[in-house]
Amino acid sequence: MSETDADTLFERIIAGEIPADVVYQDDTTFAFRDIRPQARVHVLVVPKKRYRNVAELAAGDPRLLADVVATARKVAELEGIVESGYRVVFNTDSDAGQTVFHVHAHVLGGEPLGLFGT
Ligand code: IU
Repeated sequence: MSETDADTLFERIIAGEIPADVVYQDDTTFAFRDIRPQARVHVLVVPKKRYRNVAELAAGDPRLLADVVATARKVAELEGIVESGYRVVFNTDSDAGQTVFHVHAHVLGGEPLGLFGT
């Protein structure tokens, strides 16, 4: 799959053209379960408007970044993991393993998570 195909994939999920397990959506953000979950809860939160990564989102529309973070919190509430805790991760470019260049926050939890590492 080319980078362009992967990038537009999230736009097609948001548009409902590709099925996804949708957890939450509002005017500006969209949350759906990762197809390859890395924890019992693994939900991706994306802004409906595409930015390449979190740095470009922060620079281009900080209010929209705040919306993404608020939706991550909303997802944690819906999944019942606020009390136990959760992790919010933005993989950014190649060393972090970013594969889809439509910025997305991984919301991970529902079980004890390992430490960061390589
Ligand atoms: P990354 O941070 O760019 O590496 O994360 C991309 C995620 O998107 C990764 O966890 C994939 O499992 C996930 N994903 C998905 O949920 N549905 C898809 O159709 C595709 C990738 I392609």
